[in-house]
Amino acid sequence: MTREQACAKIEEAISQMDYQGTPVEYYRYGNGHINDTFVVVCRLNNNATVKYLLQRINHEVFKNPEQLMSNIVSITSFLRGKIIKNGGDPERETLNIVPLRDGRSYYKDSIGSYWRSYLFIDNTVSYDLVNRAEDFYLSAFAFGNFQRLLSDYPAHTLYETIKDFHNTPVRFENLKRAIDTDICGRVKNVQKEIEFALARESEVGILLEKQKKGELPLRVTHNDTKLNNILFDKNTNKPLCIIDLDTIMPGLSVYDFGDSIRFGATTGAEDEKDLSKVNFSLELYKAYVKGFIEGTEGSLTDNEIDMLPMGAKLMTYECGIRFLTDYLEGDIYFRIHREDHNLDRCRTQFKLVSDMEEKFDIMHEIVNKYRP
Ligand code: ADP
Ligand code: GN1
Ligand code: MG
Repeated sequence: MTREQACAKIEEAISQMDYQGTPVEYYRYGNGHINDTFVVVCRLNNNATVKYLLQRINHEVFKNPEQLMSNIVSITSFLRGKIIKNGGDPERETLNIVPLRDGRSYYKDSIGSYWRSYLFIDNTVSYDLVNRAEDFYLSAFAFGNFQRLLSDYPAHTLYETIKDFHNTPVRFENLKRAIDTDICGRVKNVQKEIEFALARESEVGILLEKQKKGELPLRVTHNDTKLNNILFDKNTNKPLCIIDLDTIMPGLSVYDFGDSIRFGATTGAEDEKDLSKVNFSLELYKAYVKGFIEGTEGSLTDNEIDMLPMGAKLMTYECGIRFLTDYLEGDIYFRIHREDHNLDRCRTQFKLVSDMEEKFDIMHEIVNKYRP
């Protein structure tokens, strides 16, 4: 598709949205790996401007955008009710879908792409790296609280937007298939990484087995709790809104805990090339454990608390093997910005996994310290 054709599609989507005023400008926005995100600026009669967030849903990843949007409509209206009851600001503390002119929540364009809009939450910032342990503690509280707010939401009514999303054994099988197929001839470049991944096969099923035995309860979870999926208020620097609700599904509490740790409890970015800069930070881990346990307010079971370190390790490992699989398959899933980007991402995750393995006893001690 040419640039002109792509712009025409964006403009077609904009024309369907029930925006206030007249759209005058749009631009790309954010650092997500999956959707295409834009800001649309509209001018009102009094010359003031209002912004909206416009997203093309990646329907290669989310095979059923109708079901995905149905989840988001239900979850955001449920959260809205709770926020109003608690005296909060429902326009800033949760995502708000901006409907189409005909009232629907998304638009399917003439070439089959899916579009949706949210109110743009202004004066906020999202972080790709933790600056201060205090910010990470606050994000942990926010994600824990998010899970608590949804604890009385009927989980069985939600669609599974990506099948087997955190099913580590299935992710492991996908990696093995990618190695066997070696469609891009890249296996020879990553022997060390493959060996690292395969050596941990015996652990991939630990969480799912506990769930099957009834030792870990199924809850409504976010499933993509990386730090840049929280908007912080620019003025107060407090977490304001949890975004990126595409993967809200029934899941395990330790997935949300673990995914935050893999992204945030580190001294380097997810795609840092220099691995000497990437170390698992016990200080940040500790801040997150404290915040998450406080945010969930006593709602976690003893078994869930016991499994927090394993959740951290497995989510980091799982993300690492997903990056490796995508590298082997030719970078078809995660958006890349340079050659070997997915391989760099895989290496940071594996470095963190080995660090965690060395510090696993201390990780447990920290959890025990904050156990309610
Ligand atoms: P992806 O699934 O690709 O990660 P996200 O939904 O996380 O997409 O959005 C990408 C980025 O856009 C976020 O990291 C955040 O910076 C910004 N963003 C998303 N929703 C909003 C919103 N309603 N208001 C302001 N910024 C937003
Ligand atoms: C993707 O959408 P985004 O960029 O917030 C991915 C997560 C990964 C993450 C790694 C739907 O998250 O599962 O952990 O990249 N989302 C999906 O950064 O696959
Ligand atoms: Mg995101």
